[in-house]
Amino acid sequence: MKMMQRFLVFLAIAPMTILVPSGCSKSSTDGAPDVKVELRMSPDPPTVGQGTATVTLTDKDGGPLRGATLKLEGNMNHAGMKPVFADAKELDPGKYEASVNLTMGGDWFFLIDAVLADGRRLKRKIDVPGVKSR
Ligand SMILES: [Cu+2]
Repeated sequence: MKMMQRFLVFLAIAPMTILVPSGCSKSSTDGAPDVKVELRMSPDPPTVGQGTATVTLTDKDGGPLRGATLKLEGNMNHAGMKPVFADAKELDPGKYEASVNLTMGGDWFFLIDAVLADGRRLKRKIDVPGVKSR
């Protein structure tokens, strides 16, 4: 009888153990969800070749977020492409500009990775669909 009880306890606990998240700390977590991020491409509409990506960071009150360190990673929605990387520089308060080379026409997305002046880590994904081929 004691064996049977143990078995039942095991049955009750086992599914819970399986459901516990695997504890994988996803590095894609956005540490600053209140920050508004805008991405504008130039030329507009974006075209294959060298262009400029302008990222605007604003706080929840609409004020510019200065002093962030910002990186961009451009990817396409299909496998087998090399991502393009770029560092952005703050040209105007809260406005960060990076040179990007769009190597192919089609649907792109940009991963924005910024360390804010207050130390928070911001991560966003922004779609840039329909890059035109020359
Ligand atoms: Cu591609």
